[in-house]
Amino acid sequence: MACSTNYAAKRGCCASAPFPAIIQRMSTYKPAGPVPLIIDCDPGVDDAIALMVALNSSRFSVLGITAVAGNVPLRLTEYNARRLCALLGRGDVPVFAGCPRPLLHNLVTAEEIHGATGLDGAELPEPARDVAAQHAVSFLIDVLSAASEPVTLACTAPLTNLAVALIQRPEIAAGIREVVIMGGGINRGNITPVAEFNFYADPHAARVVFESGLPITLVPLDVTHQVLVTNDVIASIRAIGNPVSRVAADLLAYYGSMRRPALAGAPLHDPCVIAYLLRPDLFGGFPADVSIETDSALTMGQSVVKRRRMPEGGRPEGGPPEGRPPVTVLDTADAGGVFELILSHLGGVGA
Ligand SMILES: [Ca+2]
Repeated sequence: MACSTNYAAKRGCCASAPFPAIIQRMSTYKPAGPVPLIIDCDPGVDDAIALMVALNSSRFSVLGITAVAGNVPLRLTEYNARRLCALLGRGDVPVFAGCPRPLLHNLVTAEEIHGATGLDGAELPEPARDVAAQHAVSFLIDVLSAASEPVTLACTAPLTNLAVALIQRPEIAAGIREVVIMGGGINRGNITPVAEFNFYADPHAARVVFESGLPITLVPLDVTHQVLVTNDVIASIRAIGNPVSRVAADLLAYYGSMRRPALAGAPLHDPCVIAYLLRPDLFGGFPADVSIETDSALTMGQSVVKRRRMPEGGRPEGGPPEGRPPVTVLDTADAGGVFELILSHLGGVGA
């Protein structure tokens, strides 16, 4: 199916083109059963693709989806999450509405990229169930406090929900295995020259999370701008020919039409988080200290990445601020591998 697609064929033609050097291949965590996962998101086109892959994977036990204001206001992000669950036949996954605005700043949104609804360009079904009565922050606190197995968090939006949960109950950190965050940039921004949207939208929340000492993997713009949705990719997704792939192709076609002309395709930010959780070997990265700028109007929301030296076979050098563990900052992606993974999951339930 997928391997006969335009994109796969094109990739084969380009097989001699090297991907950027992988500095440090990520190790693979192989749990005995499905990974308990919470997805904190603001759908959003790229969030939608991330949810399609995650909810179609047998590798995850998705405990819930927590929505937050971001790409569009909260009433739309939680609604969109429920529409996507209906499309995917995953009415079993509860959707929780979280914070309707950032901690300190006014809400900034991104309708110019995702459309007025957040999911422009495609026809989606109405939700199969109501939004959960419980607030997303309360859900995070309850689940993470009671978790018999640590939970993985996939964060693809401004970090307000997690920050508020950590402020209310810092001890929930014990219930978190890992936080994988799409946000920030090592050497670039996308809403200002130095700031990425999620961190710019709620820089104070990002700062709370990065100062929490949680085990964090950061998926910055430097990686997602290696995973560009071209017309060939969209054609390959559409060629799968099922309702989910048609919606994905329609969304990505709209999203692609909004892209900046200077790029060869539209960066597929959020699905990289799920792809990393499924196939960390497709990514490279390095240990670093990451700080979030919250004081300067000029550089608000910038992620400042200071690489830690990692001696051969040894522990990272350098003084961790307040004893914090290093953040794993990804900097390379095998884009072809990521798209093959996405294609395989849009075709039905995949491993
Ligand atoms: Ca997002």
